[in-house]
Amino acid sequence: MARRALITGITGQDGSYLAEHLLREGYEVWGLARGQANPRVSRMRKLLADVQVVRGDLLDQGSLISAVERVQPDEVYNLGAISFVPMSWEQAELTAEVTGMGVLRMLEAIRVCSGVSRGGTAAGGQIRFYQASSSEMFGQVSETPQNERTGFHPRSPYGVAKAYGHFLTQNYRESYGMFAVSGILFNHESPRRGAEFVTRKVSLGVARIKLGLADELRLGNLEARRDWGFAGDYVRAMHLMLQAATPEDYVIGTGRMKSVRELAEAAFAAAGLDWERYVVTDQALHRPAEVDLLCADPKKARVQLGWEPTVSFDELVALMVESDLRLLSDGGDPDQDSSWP
Ligand code: NDP
Ligand code: GDR
Repeated sequence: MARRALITGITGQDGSYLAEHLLREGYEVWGLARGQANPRVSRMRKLLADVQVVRGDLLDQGSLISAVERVQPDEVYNLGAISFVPMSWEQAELTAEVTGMGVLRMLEAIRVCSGVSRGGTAAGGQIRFYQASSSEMFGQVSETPQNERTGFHPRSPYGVAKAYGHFLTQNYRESYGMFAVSGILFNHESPRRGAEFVTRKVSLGVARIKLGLADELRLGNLEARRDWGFAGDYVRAMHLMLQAATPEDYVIGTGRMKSVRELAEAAFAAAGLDWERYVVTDQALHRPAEVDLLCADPKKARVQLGWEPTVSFDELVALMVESDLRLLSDGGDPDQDSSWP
């Protein structure tokens, strides 16, 4: 019988790549989708016709229990979240509820449906659980690069909510013997990245300028440095973590850091343009508290999981710029969420 996976956040970037990966691996894939007329669900269905949809919301405990009861998954990947850091200051409570408490609700749904009692650490149930933790938990870093033992100092309500989910996942593993793990993933991008994140904002901006649809690109802090990889590589790591003999947390990243300035330079150069002619900095796009730099030490994942990234920073930037040039040349509208390469 095919193994069965349930993915929350199926309409997001990672949900789509993970679903494709698991379908290739022979899984029966189910996606949890919210809302009664969510346009992102139809976009997902166009790309991933073989994914089955179950309705549910990370804000609604009962819906998660029903979803787990219905799907009877072998593996649950909790990717659903409010994931855009600036939004977490504007809607801090909602971020805590979805990105933080949502983890508690999903773990409880699994615990209840697996018959794991509060009384002890017994069997821990059969369902394996993956939590999408984030390098944003490191925040103001105490050491570079960051590994699984680096302390957390989150700098946004999003980072704080992720830290709660991270510790809770660890706690359910220790309290109930559940196979529950967190992947501490550094920034990963793709042509399916939401247009609000800086890499996609830049690749779309470059494409618009190249095609004469815009004449400038407004950005915030150009000095922030991140460890950027390709999302397709990172979802393989999620799957590998759930196939390991023991439940453990892993840092996933490339180990290389670039600044937003270098990102802009590379993206404009990929289209034969000089970034300095078009990029305008805007103080309004700076954050109340910034994460200055993040850089992964992914050694544990390499040694224990055999995981390695396959796409370099320059390849990733070129891939995204080419994809957006194609999308806009074909009349696609990224703001309408209608197309997905
Ligand atoms: P996206 O923002 O692309 O996707 C987020 C998903 O969460 C969407 O499918 C969205 O569905 C869903 N969602 C939002 N609110 C709810 C809710 N109340 N109940 C159920 N689902 C909900 O994120 P990514 O794919 O980039 O990231 C996946 C996960 O990994 C997230 O948890 C993110 O925080 C985390 N992460 C991402 C990194 C990255 O660089 N991409 C790095 C580290 C961690 P809807 O269509 O309904 O809005
Ligand atoms: P991040 O990604 O906050 O790291 O979170 P984002 O791409 O939004 O920002 C990266 C860095 O770029 C700087 N920046 C800008 N960012 C945006 N969005 N728009 C701008 O115009 C701009 N100008 C400069 C930011 O200040 C920041 O320093 C992502 C999300 O996917 C999270 O969900 C995930 O957990 C982390 O990556 C790891």
